[in-house]
Amino acid sequence: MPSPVNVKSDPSELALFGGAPLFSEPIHVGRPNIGDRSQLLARINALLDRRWLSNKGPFVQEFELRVADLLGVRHCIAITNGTLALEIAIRALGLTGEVLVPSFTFIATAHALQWQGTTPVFCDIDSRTHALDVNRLEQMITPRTTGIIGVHVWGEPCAIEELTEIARRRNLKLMFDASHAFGCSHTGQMIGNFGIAEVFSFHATKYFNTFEGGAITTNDDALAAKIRLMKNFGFAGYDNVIYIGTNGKMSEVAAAMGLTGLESLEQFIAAIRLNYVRYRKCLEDITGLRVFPVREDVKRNYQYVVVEIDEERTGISRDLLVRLLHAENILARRYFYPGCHRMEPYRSYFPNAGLLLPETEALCNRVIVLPNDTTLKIEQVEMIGSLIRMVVENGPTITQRAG
Ligand code: T4K
Repeated sequence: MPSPVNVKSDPSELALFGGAPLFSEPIHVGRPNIGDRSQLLARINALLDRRWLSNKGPFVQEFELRVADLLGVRHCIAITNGTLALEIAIRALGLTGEVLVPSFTFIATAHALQWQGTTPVFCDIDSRTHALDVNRLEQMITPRTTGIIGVHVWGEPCAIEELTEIARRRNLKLMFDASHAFGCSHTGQMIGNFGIAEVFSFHATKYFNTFEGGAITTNDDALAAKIRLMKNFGFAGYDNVIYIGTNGKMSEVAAAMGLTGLESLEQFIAAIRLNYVRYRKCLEDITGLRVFPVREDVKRNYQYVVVEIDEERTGISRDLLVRLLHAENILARRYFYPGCHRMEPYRSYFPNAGLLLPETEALCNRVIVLPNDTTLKIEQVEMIGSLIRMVVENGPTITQRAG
């Protein structure tokens, strides 16, 4: 245990009760990591000089090759953003009718299905892994079910083998939303190689970003060819459209950011890993708090520092803790509260879905995501850790004062 930093030792010092905030500037979750600026600017100059800004430009082609190489996958197709990548993959796989997904995910996983006219059917999660509970999945399969989308929440691979086995046995298509799992591995293989296809997000808030961006990876040649058509309006050549497509192309400036970020990927991971480890050391022995474990023996990206708070054991609710943190300028988030099934249109479509999602509902009320990016300093991590300790250890008193 590092020696605790004595940031605030008395509840009356808390900003919510009139004290000065711990940080003068807000510290966000999702603050972007930026690689070598001069390399990025050189690339932007090059693309401007070339006057080639989009449509299968050289940076996008190079980016796709580099990502495919990094992941050891046959095909990487760069897409405008992760949501559109999900939509295109769903359509390319022919997912129709009903598709099983967790409700404990970013709303884009569900929306991508609904946007394609496919019904997301929410399955509960395993409260330890935060991912789909394979023991509940089969009960949710109906004659209309065509597929499963597993989500590697927080970069931890979901139950890939079990899902693969269920999909095989029940003749369902399996793909993964790997938005959180770029740079993570599973059984010696990089995420990006599992299911029929996997989808990444390279949004600004991800530890590796292309401003906005995403990708679909697959080892299926025919599927890759179909996705390439789909993301470019269905053009098979000049004036020759052979498919209903959309515009899912990544721009050259996004790929320039991506190529630059890839050169710093290891540094990004090393820096945020140190933060994660320090957070864990600061928080792991606090009664009623659980730091979501990130394995150290396999490749992980450490971008999400996720903490669960047990209100019964600590005497303080997750929401009050978040309010207190915000008052101190620590803009922790409640991902993925309140769960997709409690957001529209799903809330109206399936008003009783929560009855089948007890673990999801409970987790949505326990979870907090803390800031972690390359600009965050270890001292700041310790300050945040000490503050959380003080608040949680004085939970009942603070709850009473907050009214
Ligand atoms: N599947 C999963 C499992 C996902 O988590 C996501 C995205 C997707 C699919 C869809 O992929 P994309 O289509 O987005 O590529 C944010 C992100 O926008 C979203 O990409 C991400 N997941 C999700 C978990 O987080 P919001 O609604 O929380 O965004 P917002 O605007 O509140 O920003 C989050 C924090 O980041 C704020 O504290 C501010 C900070 N921030 C944000 C931006 C854009 C910065 O400091 N700088 C910035 O440039 O969704």
